[in-house]
Amino acid sequence: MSPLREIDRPVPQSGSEVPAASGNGTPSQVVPGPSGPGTTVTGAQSLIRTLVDAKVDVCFANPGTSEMHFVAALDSVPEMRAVLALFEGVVTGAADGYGRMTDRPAATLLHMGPGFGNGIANLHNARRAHTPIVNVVGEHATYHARFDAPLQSDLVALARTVSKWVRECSSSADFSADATDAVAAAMAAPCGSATMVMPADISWQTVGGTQARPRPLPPEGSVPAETIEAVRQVLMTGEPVTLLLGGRALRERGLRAAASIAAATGSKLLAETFPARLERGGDLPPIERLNYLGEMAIVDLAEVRHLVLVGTPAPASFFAYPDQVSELWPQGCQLHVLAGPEHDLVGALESLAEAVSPAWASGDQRALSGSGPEVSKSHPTGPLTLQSMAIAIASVLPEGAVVVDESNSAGMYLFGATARSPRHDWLTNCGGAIGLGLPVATGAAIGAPDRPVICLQSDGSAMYTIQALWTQAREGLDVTTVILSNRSYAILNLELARVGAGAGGPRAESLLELTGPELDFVSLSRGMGVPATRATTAEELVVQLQHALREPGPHLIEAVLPEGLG
Ligand SMILES: Cc1ncc(C[n+]2csc(CCOP(=O)(O)OP(=O)(O)O)c2C)c(N)n1
Ligand SMILES: [Mg+2]
Repeated sequence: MSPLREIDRPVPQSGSEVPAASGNGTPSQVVPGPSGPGTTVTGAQSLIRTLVDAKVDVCFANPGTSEMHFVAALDSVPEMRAVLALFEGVVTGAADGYGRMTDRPAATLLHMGPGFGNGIANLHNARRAHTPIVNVVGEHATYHARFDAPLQSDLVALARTVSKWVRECSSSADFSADATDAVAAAMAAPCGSATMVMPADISWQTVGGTQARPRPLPPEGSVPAETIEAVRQVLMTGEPVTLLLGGRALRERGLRAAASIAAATGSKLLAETFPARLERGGDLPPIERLNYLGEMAIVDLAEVRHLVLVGTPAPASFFAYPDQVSELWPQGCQLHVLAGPEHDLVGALESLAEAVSPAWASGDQRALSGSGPEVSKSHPTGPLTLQSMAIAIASVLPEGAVVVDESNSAGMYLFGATARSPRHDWLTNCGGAIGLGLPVATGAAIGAPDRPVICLQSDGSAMYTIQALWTQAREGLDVTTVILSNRSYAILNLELARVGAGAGGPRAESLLELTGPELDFVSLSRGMGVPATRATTAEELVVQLQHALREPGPHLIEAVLPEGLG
């Protein structure tokens, strides 16, 4: 049993009033609160009002007792949309999807260390995607901590692993300023998670009716002119140069500027392997992604003599393999950094385009576009294979779609098949922790309510956060999920061989196969309120996709693929 500590400390009374203050020594400005000067609100009400004023008006939540005052306060600040998710990995993944589509943070509401811990995998993915998120995590009341009651843990240690900013809030009077600091921290480039630890007594104490003003957003760092000039000189060497683009360089403006640089200098463009949000299709300049498999990535970069990094780190293989190098660029290739994720990537690319491309400088962008979508895509027929499944999806992909791709090995043809589809966004798993697809699609649908969201979801990864379907049904979200059902952790079968662990006997195999019993995704989906069908041929998949895309609200299609690697 844990010894009691600090038992001589006075125990505060619930509802005790503390004076309003401008906040914890921070320079936050205060303004009259929701009910005007002279009134009082709870710390939780003040927090939610401050978040809404800072345009953080969606909160993905899975609450517990320590968050009850936050929950109660939601009715007094109706501008905050609260969205219940049934597992914290859905909460955090949804916040990631929302942030990727809006470039603004959602809030999460999580229950203490264990609840936060359940959400860490998708906060890890969000950190790698540079997604702004404000996490509000309940904790025992300040005076209760010394009893080491159930659910007490080292929450701050957990929070630090995935947050760029963590604060243990210690005064309800400062709570509003804490919230403005959190939003500013989440939004400062490179964006990330800001985590507020909210002791229960801080949320229930009352404060005067004042609150902190949202802070102005700090601008992204601009890239020094000397750096742009140095890269310009590299481009002029006549040697093979590739620009490896990441982060916001993969949105329209960055891509158009990069395409003009490539056209003017003969350099090549590549996107990082796992982009947070790649805009593509339509008349956007096409771009390939650096391959996931190290052997193929090495081929992608084999001829390069200068690799220019734009918002992405030097490319290394996903894992180490015996007797293989981790660096993916060839010996003798020089690395150059045009800009890091803390920089204004688009500004840097546009300045470089201005310096090297007469077409860009004169405003003539015609040569810089893609060839446009294919006029008509014929629908595939016959058995469902990895290829026909990919072609079926490409043949119906609607204009403006948001594609969330957690398709792993079963989706190996999807990106290529959709290259000439109408304009759409492609969101991937930047952090490698699986169980991201369904939650990110959920948050993306809330962040981009006028766009169809298509979630391409491998079966094994789907099962980590399948509860996201319930939230999609409850919120009536326009998400079409295609489960790529190969009844297998197929990619791990591949990895088993690649790491040199041998072929694996039946015991090894049993850890990589999703059989005995087989998962019935149609029943799982219907059980959570999402209409579902099963497709066993390419024709069925096309018809079911067309129906799902036509009818509002969420749908799920279980695409039955050949077992294993296909
Ligand atoms: C959080 C987390 N747990 C486990 C893994 C290890 N892992 C990587 S891929 C994979 C299986 C993926 O199977 P599935 O999603 O069905 O992909 P596919 O069959 O299409 O290859 C697992 C368990 C991981 N990357 N992240
Ligand atoms: Mg699978």
